[in-house]
Amino acid sequence: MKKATLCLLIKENQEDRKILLAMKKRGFGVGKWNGVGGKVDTEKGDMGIVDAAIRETKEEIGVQIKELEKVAIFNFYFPSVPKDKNWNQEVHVFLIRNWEGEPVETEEMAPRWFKESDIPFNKMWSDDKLWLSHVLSGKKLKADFIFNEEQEVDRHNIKFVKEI
Ligand code: 8DG
Repeated sequence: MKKATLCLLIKENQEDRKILLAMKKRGFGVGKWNGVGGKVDTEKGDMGIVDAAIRETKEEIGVQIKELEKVAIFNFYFPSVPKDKNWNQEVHVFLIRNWEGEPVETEEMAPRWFKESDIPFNKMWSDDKLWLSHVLSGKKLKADFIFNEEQEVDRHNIKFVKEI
């Protein structure tokens, strides 16, 4: 299965916690708010995944990641989309609390900080409301999401794990 990364920048102080989402301006998921990330060169194993997360974050919002925490692995299946379109994807999710630089808009994404209570779930991938709060509260997850023709989650299975 194709592999991809998803990085969520988190900024927190005593009063609140903010999460960086970016509007995807082109390609897969266009028009949705999402974390940053993209394709992985599958030949490089686990280092390839981390490298890809760092590289895509720099490309998409101009931020240099200093430290990342792997929090989830998701399998996304689209049985109604022809296999040759290659939509099925294994996505590796990271929380980022340590980076250099301020997020900037690029040709690919327009970033914005959201308070945890204002996350725009109705303009995000429909699975996000099923897992984002778990990840933000420190849980580690493995999950499968199966999408219907409307690209909404049809079935899912979430497992909480100690290590990922
Ligand atoms: P492209 O669109 O120009 O082809 O390339 P890209 O920007 O590199 O896109 P991609 O490789 O297809 O990456 C898609 C991004 O979207 C990647 O960060 C993983 C993420 N993503 C999915 N499915 C879901 C989902 O259901 N929820 C969330 N939150 N993110 C998802 O692929």
